[in-house]
Amino acid sequence: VDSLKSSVRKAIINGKANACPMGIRLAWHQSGTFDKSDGSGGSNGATMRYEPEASHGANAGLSIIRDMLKPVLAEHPNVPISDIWALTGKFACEFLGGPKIDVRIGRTDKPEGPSDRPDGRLPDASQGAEHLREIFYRQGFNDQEIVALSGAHTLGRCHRTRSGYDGPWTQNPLKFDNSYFSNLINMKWKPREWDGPLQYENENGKYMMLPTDMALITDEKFKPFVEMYANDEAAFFRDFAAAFSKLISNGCNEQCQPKEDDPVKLAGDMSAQFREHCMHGSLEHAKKCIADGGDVSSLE
Ligand code: FMI
Repeated sequence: VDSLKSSVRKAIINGKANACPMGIRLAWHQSGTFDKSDGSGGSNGATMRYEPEASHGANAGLSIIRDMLKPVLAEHPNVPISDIWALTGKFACEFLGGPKIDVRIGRTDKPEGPSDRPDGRLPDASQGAEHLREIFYRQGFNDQEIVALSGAHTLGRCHRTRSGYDGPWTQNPLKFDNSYFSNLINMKWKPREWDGPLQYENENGKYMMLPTDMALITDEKFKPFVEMYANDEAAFFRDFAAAFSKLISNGCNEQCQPKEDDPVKLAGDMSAQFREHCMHGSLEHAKKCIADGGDVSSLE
């Protein structure tokens, strides 16, 4: 996992671009197809490599990040692509100052063939609160988790050539913080007058919100969570980490499900944890880290 992390960093952060926001979007779009009722879709499979999923409208632009990650796949031919995409979401969040996300490996890639994720499983940004609920409840999320997950829009921006929308949500789109929520609450939003789809802009026109973002402050059940996260960044980090971990593990087998009661099994820094446990003479935990993929030689 450690060598995967540095290889992902090299692939998505370079002199020309910092593609971390896109990395998070990739992990989310492979997983957000999950249907809890029958277990279809979700983070197993890496089926977005294939048509028709590659060309689903919601996935517009994601071929860029899939291509950027190709050197990582080549360097780690034994790691499933779906694991690499899920871990890219975790690493990208951490690279930008966000919370640690509990993501484990153990997904399986599917061969090309009939898809269990028809178009329309991801939300449509032009709609409102009820639509968000319908899509996220199908995946097993509640209102609070919907709001926490939407906080990822503190990163990155909309691109006219991809989604048709345009502009960033926040002042620093490469810093994971709670400014998406403080902007939603503190700025005045009005429909942008332009030739594109309905979106909202703040008074100086620098920042934007999608109709689904605005639904979080017009819906009376969502709004208290927006207010809470605007006032309490630590709460946002905590709840986002839990909800994002659940999201990018949806649909994968038991082995790669996050286990709240066993933090030592975090896939992200098994080697560092191995070193920590050795320093404290905790043999049992150190052994567990080795079993979970920790590299005993990676640190001094
Ligand atoms: Fe978001 N998103 N998102 N998003 N997303 C982006 C960019 C973007 C929607 C729509 C939408 C989540 C939920 C939802 C994330 C992370 C997450 C864009 C602009 C649109 C239109 C794409 C572009 O490049 O033009 C919704 C409304 C519909 C799908 C929605 O429910 C969730 C749950 C997450 C992760 C937790 C990020 C990081 C970006 C920035 C991507 C970039 O390239 O900058």
